Amino acid sequence: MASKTRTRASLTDESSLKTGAQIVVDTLIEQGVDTMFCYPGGVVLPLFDKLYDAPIRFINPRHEQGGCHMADAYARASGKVGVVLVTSGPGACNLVTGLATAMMDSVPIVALTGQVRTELIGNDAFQEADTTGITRPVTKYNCIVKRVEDLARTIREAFYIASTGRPGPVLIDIPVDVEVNKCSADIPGEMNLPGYKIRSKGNARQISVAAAAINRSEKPVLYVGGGVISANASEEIRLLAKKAHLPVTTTLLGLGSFDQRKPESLDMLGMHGSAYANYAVQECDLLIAIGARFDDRVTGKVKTFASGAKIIHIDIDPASISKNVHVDIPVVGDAKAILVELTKEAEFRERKSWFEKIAEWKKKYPFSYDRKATAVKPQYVIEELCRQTKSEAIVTTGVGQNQMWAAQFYRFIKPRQLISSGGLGTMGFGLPAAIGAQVAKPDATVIDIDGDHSFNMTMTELATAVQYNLPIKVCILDNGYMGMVRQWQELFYNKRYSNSSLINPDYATVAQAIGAVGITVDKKADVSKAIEQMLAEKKPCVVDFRITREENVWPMVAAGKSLNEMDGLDILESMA
Ligand SMILES: Cc1ncc(C[n+]2csc(CCOP(=O)(O)OP(=O)(O)O)c2C)c(N)n1
Ligand SMILES: [Mg+2]
Repeated sequence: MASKTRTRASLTDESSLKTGAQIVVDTLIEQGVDTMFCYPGGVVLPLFDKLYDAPIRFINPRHEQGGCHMADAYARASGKVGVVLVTSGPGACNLVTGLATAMMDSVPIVALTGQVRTELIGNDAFQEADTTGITRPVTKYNCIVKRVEDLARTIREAFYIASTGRPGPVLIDIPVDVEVNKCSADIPGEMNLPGYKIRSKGNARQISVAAAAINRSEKPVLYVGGGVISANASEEIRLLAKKAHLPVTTTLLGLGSFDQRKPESLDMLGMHGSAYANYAVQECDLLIAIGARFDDRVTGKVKTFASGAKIIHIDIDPASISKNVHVDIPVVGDAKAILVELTKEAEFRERKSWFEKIAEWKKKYPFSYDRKATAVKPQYVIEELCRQTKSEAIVTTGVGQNQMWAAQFYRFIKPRQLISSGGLGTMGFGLPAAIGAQVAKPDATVIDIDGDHSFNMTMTELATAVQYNLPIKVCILDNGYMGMVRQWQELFYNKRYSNSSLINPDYATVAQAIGAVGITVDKKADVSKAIEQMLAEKKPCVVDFRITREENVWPMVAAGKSLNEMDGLDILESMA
């Protein structure tokens, strides 16, 4: 193929020819790309050379995994497609965790990987890896482009597939000879995706059936997932909840889709969700799931999940209907469009006794902790962060207790405000995610609420934040443990803390060595001032909060238990 292309090229006027690298850059610009997260290597140098003069901002991470998480958070914060470009072999392999993270949370990314020359593919060439093979299960779609003539079309298709329907990461593998080969600049490269169909409008009859069920219901609950945020349908959720008078619970990824300060908010549901959300779901007569996928961390024991309820499921992805939990009224399509139609048919109902019951649960079992303690409590740190940022910050998280406390104690009021790895639960996501979010939203206050061991995984990216003058704030809830692992060992393994505590560096010193600001806090009395200082800093700032080491996250639905079988309610009640 390559020699044919060259023959044709030599017969054509040179000025009407473009290299593959130029086509890639031109098509990226046409797709509206103005920022990319890129790490170089031999087989992407033709692309790097063309990008050198392009009106596209380069952010160079310290590790490709970091770059992929940055592109992911850039997409989550902005609603645009995140773009990452890396080299073949080790570069591409380092993307896997980032792609899987984006795949599980339905985040639109276009990943471009360099590949060895087409004639070397399959030869165990230097830095060759079967990138499309390795990444197939962690991408929505991937392919290798072997002809320069196919580049523009494939890149357009990649952006379209990544950002439409249920969004997700798309990877395009480009051999280096395809980057340097030339073809006519006149090739139109129109998309050709006959098998890719998206149902955007929901079925009108199903919507009417759903509306009638809502209007009949005495004890409804709206269960909102991250799909509502991807669909930019948070305002439509507010309107439906108001018009039909519905209590609203969200998943971890749905936080921010409904203002948590509103009385109808039940906060997050699930394993570490609120007691009032979990009880309400278990006792409701109608569960209206929107852009959510009945993840096991949400349902607990599936058999007993919302067992007295009829279930409506509104989702763009037909494959997720009745996948985990049987659904009575499915509506497939775009959440925003469906919500508009549904709200037209919804009627107001008082539901006095239902809301009274919810208010009782809320009063009895609020998220709480020992407020009188003089030591640094993680929950207090987060409440103070929320107070000082007036609930307006963009929050990223690590994984573990830190993530759950962030979800429980920060009050999210708008969409795209919490950026967290929900589905894959990727430790190390928080710091690069904060960088990606800050790049997307330069004027926002971006705070990574992290765990010490999560931070350990990708802390090298602090240098990226320093290099690009990104004033991110990192709050390490430093318990000196893999706290969530320790909590499970305490509860289910007889307190045998097998390998869940490793030596940590002094984070303030590390931060300073990298060129960031570093602060250590080990007294409750210093928390507020440290946060003030952190928020005022123009440089990246790391605050090491030495928190009480053996704090637990409550409530907790242990694995295999029903959602209403929560541990720790007595603790919450006593501290309410
Ligand atoms: C990459 C990765 N490896 C392992 C795990 C399993 N895991 C879940 S939470 C956790 C401990 C997290 O520790 P830390 O970041 O200190 O958070 P904490 O729970 O203490 O707040 C581990 C090891 C994971 N989620 N991700
Ligand atoms: Mg920890």
